[in-house]
Amino acid sequence: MSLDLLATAGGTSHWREQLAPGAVVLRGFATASATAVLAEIREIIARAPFRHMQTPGGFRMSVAMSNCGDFGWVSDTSGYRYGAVDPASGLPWPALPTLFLQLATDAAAEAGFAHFTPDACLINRYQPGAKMALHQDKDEADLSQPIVSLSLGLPAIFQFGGLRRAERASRITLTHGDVVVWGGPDRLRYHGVLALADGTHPLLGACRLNLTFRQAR
Ligand code: MD6
Ligand code: FE
Repeated sequence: MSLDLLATAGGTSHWREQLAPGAVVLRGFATASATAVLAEIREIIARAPFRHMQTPGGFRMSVAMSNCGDFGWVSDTSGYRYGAVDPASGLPWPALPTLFLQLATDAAAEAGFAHFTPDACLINRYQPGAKMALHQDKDEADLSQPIVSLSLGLPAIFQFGGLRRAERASRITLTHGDVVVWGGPDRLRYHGVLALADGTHPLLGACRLNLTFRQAR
């Protein structure tokens, strides 16, 4: 793992941890923007509230989800898909805030993906005990585009596996303000999140939020 301290135009700095050729953690990349990001999330959630979706197998997901952007990721008993409409309201998903677009494209560029234009942002809410099983993100049309993932609130242990489910996964703690960018040869790696431990974050209380930006179509 290589470590470099980088300075950005705003005068803030972050650490870079290369996990694999196409996967990097930008430690603290979004720390300075976190309060503004949270204000945007509150507005989005007022219009498209968090909900526990059903898996295709009929289980209730422990992570509560919402979306913003042109497309939102949804799961129900008929499967996973991206859709322009929130099934709970029948309305389009709230627009992707300019701040989110800026953060996501800046982080992607920093990681070497120059032409990332996200059209979907999945917002995940973890309360203590919530977890996400190992999975691949493969519902997007263009797998040459990376995923940019922003973590806020309580720390979580992220599992970063291989291209086959059976491969042993490494564990990385993601904390408030960290951004992970992943794509290229690592785009289809299995990954997941271990059950969130109890705790209280100064801004978010007993909660972790994760935003994943994708180019869905
Ligand atoms: C999470 N993240 O961190 C769930 N997927 O809460 C993901 O599933 C994920 O962080 C693809 C790329 C980065 C991610
Ligand atoms: Fe994922």
